[in-house]
Amino acid sequence: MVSRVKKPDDKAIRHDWQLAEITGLFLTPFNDLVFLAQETHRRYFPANHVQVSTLLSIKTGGCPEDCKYCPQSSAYDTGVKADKLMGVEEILVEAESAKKAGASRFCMGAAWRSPKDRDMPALATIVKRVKSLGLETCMTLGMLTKDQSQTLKEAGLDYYNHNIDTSEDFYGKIISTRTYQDRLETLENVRESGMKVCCGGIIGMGESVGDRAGMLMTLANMPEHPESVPINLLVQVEGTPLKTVAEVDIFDFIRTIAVARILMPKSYVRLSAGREDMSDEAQALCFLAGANSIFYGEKLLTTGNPAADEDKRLFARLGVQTI
Ligand code: SAM
Ligand code: DTB
Ligand code: SF4
Repeated sequence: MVSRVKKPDDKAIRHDWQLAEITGLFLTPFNDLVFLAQETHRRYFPANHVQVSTLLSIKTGGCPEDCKYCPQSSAYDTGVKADKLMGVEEILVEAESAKKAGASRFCMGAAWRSPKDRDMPALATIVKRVKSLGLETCMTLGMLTKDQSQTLKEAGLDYYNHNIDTSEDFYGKIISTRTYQDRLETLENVRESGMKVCCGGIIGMGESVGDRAGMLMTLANMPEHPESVPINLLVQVEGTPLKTVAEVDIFDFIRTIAVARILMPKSYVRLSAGREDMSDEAQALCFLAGANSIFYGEKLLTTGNPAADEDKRLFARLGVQTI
């Protein structure tokens, strides 16, 4: 049964979080934190709905950026081979099968620092054609100018994903080829164009609790919260510099989901990369902590994700309905 959702006053949504308050939430006993997150979740969302998006890498590998977590950076020897932008017909085949499998949104990723202006007509055609299948569309193509954001918006792109990845303080330890400010500028361009914003980060890169709090504070204090907040658990890929970083305690990952839910009550919080290494029980705790979106389908961009059948079985066991 779907529970009734109260429509709370927008004034309850804050944009003035202090770092000490957020760190305090991280230090709250696990049961209290998850309870608070679940209470918040139920005020704004049906308790048992999970939104499902399918990802496709439309331009893989050979990326000039040096993000230390990423298998697609040309700086690291990860065995990912560089391809050019996929053709629209090939993309449509994948989008149709994602729709058939039950996805409501199709997210397309490109291993670019930013798209070239000459790529924009092809990208606009891809958006239009995927949308015509009745799917919501999302793209993640790197940095965007105002004009590029406008072009994608006019083509009908619903969401743009661009992650801040971590706190401003820790950022320099992970990426040197573009700044935190560059990321924030792209996010402003996307917001101004009228597209919905998908923005989150990665847990498990060796960051401190303070860095997790800092990342969520940046997101929660934006003038408008991102509509979608992906929280990725680092997928440690052979050949990347972060392959050997100590794994996070899964409860600390779940705490991050809970804090994101409390800070951004109306946003979809996505349990993103890293589910392949998580038990069913850990994923169920993520949903209890307020995650209400996942990537669905057996591949993320270049790495694995649970098979759709496995997810269907888990949702049936939990009484979760997908949207
Ligand atoms: N090249 C574009 C960019 O970086 O903006 C778009 C694609 S990029 C792969 C999208 C996001 O995927 C990154 O910002 C990062 O948060 C996430 N990501 C990449 N590699 C990951 C990994 N190994 N584990 C978890 N998340 C990862
Ligand atoms: C996001 O936050 N996570 C997705 C999506 N946005 C583009 C990407 C995860 C990538 C994991 C590594 C890979 O498959 O290459
Ligand atoms: Fe390139 Fe994006 Fe990977 Fe960074 S995260 S190396 S920008 S594909």
